[in-house]
Amino acid sequence: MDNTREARVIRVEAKVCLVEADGERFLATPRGQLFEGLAGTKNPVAVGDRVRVSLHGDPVAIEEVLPRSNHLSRVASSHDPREQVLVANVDQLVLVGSLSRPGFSSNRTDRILAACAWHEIPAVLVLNKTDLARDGDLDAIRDTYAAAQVRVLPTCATEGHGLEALADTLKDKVTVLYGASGAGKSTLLNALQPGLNLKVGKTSKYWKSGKHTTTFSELHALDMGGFVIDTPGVRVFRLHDISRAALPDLFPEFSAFESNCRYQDCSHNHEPGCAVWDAVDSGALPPTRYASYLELLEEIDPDAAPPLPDAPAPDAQENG
Ligand SMILES: Nc1nc2c(ncn2[C@@H]2O[C@H](COP(=O)(O)OP(=O)(O)OP(=O)(O)O)[C@@H](O)[C@H]2O)c(=O)[nH]1
Ligand SMILES: [Mg+2]
Ligand SMILES: [Zn+2]
Repeated sequence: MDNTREARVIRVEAKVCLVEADGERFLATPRGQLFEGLAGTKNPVAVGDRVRVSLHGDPVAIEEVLPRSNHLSRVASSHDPREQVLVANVDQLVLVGSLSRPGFSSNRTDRILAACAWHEIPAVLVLNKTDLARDGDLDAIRDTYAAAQVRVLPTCATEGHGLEALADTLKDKVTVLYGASGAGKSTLLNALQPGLNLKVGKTSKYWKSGKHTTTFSELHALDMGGFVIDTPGVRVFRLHDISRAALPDLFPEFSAFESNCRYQDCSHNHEPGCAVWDAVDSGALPPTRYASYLELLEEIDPDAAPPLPDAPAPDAQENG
C-alpha cells in the first residue's frame, strides 16, 4: 500500500517544514538523502515546493521533492557560495520597494529583477510608501523601470492607495513578495486580507537597525483566490551561477542599443565604440541601471577589464 502523500511546503524553518496536504497541515522533516547529491545547493526544500511525504513517523518525512516549474535562488551568503533556493513553483514575483524609510535601492532592485529574468519569473515592481516620497522620485523611478519593461505599481499600504491594482495582480496566482526589510510587504498583505494578521515592524526607526520583522518565508492562501509568499527582508542579493554572456540579456533595455556596439561580443564596460555606454552618457539609458550591470559583471568576472575612467556616475536614485 502506498503510504505517501503529495504535499505543498508552506514554511521552512531550520530543520523542519510545515506542509499541507488535502487541507491538513503538519510538520515534516526532509530525509537525510535529500541533502546528499545537492552539489552546490544549500537547501533541498523551499517554500512552494511540491513534495512526497511518508506518513509514518513523527515528524513525518519528506521523501522526495517533485520537479519544479521554476525556482528563485541566490548565493547563500558572503561566507557560503552555495545556491540558496528561496522559493519554488511561483507564477510571479512582486518586488516591494519603498520610496522612503527605507529609501529605494536601485542596486538591490536591479539584482532581484536580473535574477527573475534569469529564472524566467515575471516580475512586478511595487513602489510603496508614496505618502513619504519626495516630489519627482516616483516618476523618475517609474520611468527607469518602464524602460526596463517592468510594470510598476505605486502603493501606500497605510492609506490604502493602489491596493486594488495589487489585488488584481495577485488574484488566482502564486506570488512571492520580496524586497527590503521595512518596505511594507507584510503591511500590504494585511491591508489586502486583514485576517492574515501578519506581524509588521512597529517602531518608526527600526529599519535603521536592520531588524527583520518577518523571519521565515510563508505561503498564505488569499480569500480572493491565489497564494502569496511573504518573505523576510533581503539585504544583500548576490546572483548565483549566471554566465557573463547572459548578463546583458537580463537588462532588456540595453538591447535597443547593443546592436550598434563596435564589437559583437561587447561587454559594455571598456570597449571602444560601445553604444550602451554612449546611451548612458547621452541620458538615453539610466546610469543606475548601468551601474548595477557593471557591478554584477565585476562579480561574475572579477578579471574583466575595468570600466573606462570617465564612465558615467551611478548614484542618482540611490537614497538608501
Ligand atoms: N508611511 C508609511 N508607512 C508604511 C507603509 N507601508 C508600511 N509602512 C510601515 O513600514 C513599517 C514596516 O512594515 P512591514 O510591513 O513590517 O515591512 P516588511 O517589508 O514586511 O519588513 P520585513 O518583514 O522586516 O521584511 C511598518 O511600521 C509599517 O507601518 C506606507 O505605505 N506608508
Ligand atoms: Mg514582513
Ligand atoms: Zn557595448
